[in-house]
Amino acid sequence: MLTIHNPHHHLHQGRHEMFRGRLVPCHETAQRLAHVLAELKRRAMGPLRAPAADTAGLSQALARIHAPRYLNFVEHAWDEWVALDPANAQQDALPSVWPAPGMRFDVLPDNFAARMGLFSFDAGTPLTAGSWAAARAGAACALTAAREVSSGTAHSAFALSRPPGHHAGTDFFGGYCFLNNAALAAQALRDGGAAHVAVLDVDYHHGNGTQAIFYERSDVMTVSIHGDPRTEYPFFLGHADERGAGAGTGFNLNLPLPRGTDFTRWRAALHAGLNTIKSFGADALVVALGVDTFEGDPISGFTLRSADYLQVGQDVAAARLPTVFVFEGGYAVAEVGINTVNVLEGFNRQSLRP
Ligand code: 6XA
Ligand code: ZN
Repeated sequence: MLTIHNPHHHLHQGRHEMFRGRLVPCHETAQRLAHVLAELKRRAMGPLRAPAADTAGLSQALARIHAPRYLNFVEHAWDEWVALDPANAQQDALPSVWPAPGMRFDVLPDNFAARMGLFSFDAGTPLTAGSWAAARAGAACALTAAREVSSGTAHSAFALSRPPGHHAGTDFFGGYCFLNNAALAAQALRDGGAAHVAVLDVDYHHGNGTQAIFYERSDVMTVSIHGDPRTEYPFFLGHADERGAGAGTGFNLNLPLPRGTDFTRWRAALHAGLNTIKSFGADALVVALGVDTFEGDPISGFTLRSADYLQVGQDVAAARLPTVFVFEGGYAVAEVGINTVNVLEGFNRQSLRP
């Protein structure tokens, strides 16, 4: 399978995140991607390429998904942070104050901390010197992968990027995400001629950003299998009764599962999701591929094993759709490469069957 990997991902290196009430070293590290890349090479999974350098095309694609004032903020946030105090160059920027419902979201505050809060939803996503450059290059990976599939050059492709994307909304960051790579890929597939595109999010955490971006649209269906938000991050979205709104009613499917869910039960949800995507008549598929469903994941609660990911890939391939995989979560660093590449290998094996 063709992989488009992010050559600038290491520019985003958070030091600390607020996690369960205290600052801890970031779970989302550059090492994660290195392990996946090493495993792709070890198993000779196919060509590895950097994203296309289409700067104008990328800016246009970003503007299809994210609000201009949000993009402008994230692009310049680090410089603003350091301009406040040169000593800030030695520490990440984290938000600490947020507008609650009923407060003003329309007025852009002058105060930097206030804007950090306006454009985010948690204190777990440090903004660092290289966050924008890394996130932008990551978005380019998703875009390039989608265009390769759209043009028919490749039947499937893998965007291996970090920081991840599925929690990022039109105008907010959070959950380690700044730019929504899966949404960019889905929109690129639409723009490339696919009338119906489905996003299948198999990360442990609900893809709240992706859901919100497409919630009122009937041309992009969003399906997410995840830890029940009653107990699991991101807590405030991802319930089964969220089915879409307006023209998008019926085009969002959430399949929340309790902590402790094993592969048998998880796979039944996968089949339910894939059946819904089939009924929708999808012409192309984006898989938000997080492997934090793994039994050894330090921040999650499902019990999938490494071999199960081969089956996941096979099940996804059985949909027989042009597919773009986009890398999301997975924090059991030693196994993140094996688990991710198992999905791709299972997909390849099944795709080769007549
Ligand atoms: C709390 C946990 C963030 C989860 C990030 C993730 N800071 N999302 O893996 O898919
Ligand atoms: Zn996750």
